[in-house]
Amino acid sequence: MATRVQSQSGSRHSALGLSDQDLLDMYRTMVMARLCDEAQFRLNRQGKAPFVVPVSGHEGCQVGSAWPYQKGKDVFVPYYRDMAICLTAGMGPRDVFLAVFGKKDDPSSGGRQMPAHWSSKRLGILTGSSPIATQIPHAAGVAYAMKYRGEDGAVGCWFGDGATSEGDWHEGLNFSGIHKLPVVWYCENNRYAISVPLSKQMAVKDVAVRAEGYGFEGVIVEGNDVLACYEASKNAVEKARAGGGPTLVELKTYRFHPHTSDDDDRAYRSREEVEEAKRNDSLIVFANYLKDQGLINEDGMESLRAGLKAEVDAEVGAAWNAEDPSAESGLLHVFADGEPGPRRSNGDGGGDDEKSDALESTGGEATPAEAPAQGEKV
Ligand SMILES: Cc1ncc(C[n+]2csc(CCOP(=O)(O)OP(=O)(O)O)c2C)c(N)n1
Ligand SMILES: [Mg+2]
Repeated sequence: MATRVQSQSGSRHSALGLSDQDLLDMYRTMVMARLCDEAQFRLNRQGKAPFVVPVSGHEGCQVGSAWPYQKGKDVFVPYYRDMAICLTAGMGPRDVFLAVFGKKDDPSSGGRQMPAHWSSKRLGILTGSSPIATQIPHAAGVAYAMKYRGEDGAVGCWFGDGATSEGDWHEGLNFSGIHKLPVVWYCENNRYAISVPLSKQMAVKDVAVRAEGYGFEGVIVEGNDVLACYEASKNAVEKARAGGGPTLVELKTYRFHPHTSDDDDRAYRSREEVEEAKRNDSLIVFANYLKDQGLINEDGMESLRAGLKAEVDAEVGAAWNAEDPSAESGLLHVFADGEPGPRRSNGDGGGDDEKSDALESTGGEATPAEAPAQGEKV
């Protein structure tokens, strides 16, 4: 049986170890994500951004669940809808729009991947691929490495409900259960995989119940309640760090916009359903909590929003004017530089040297038989 975390009323944040400032910072991150989303959609409709992936509706569950992680120590494994996770991890609006415009200094991929394929070595955000659920075995692997090395870090891995239908998902969760890995699995269940509703994806009502099949706990959380998301995540992260193994946290949420800027959701869900979900927007729910606690009033919220909107507008302008990648750099980082084979370690344990060590330890069988020469077209 999955545990259900109930929403509670009254003052909760100090009991969870969150200060008033933490709460305001969380709210600020949520508003920033919403404003970036509005701006990227506007840019798409203006023909300036070819493709964008909206976050609106998911901000609360993303910020609440990502907040307990320690930057520089833990690893974030997000999926494309996770803008607010990445803002919590330390990205800024400039990073979002450098990727939206495919610019040279886009930290995620230098303009090579589609936008929303988040990545930052500096911030511990693991790069992802477009095929759904491919990040799940990667997250299990990172967690395995942490455990093997005796580190006390934790891995947070986020995905949608549709991802849970993939073989990769089952394999990754099973592996994490067998080895009691320090990973927390978060399903942002928004009831759709593009147009496919939940009832056509699974024969169970809640994703979290599947955790039992892998030997660990599943938790169901009201995803629009930021503090409930934080609480469930904090407990799971602490358990992971202490050697207690994985947890599957199901965050019940909803996306307000179409799947992407290329989708028309009117074909598969009613406007009434969307409007109903918007009434339970985590931004409204959390703002009400902040007001009840006397932490902010209407004027304060309005000036916060205006300040963030000005910041987003300025960052959109800066990103728009930033340098494009050169055509010659198209194959950079696609193939390793030079000839394949063992390299000398510089002893700092980083980057390419680690990769070559791994190749040696596997007897080199991972080395491609015929690696294309640098710059060669494939
Ligand atoms: C293996 C694979 N199959 C299909 C797709 C096409 N696709 C892209 S997003 C998506 C829906 C995923 O839904 P979900 O995991 O619920 O996340 P959400 O978009 O709802 O946040 C699909 C089917 C893909 N990218 N990869
Ligand atoms: Mg979904």
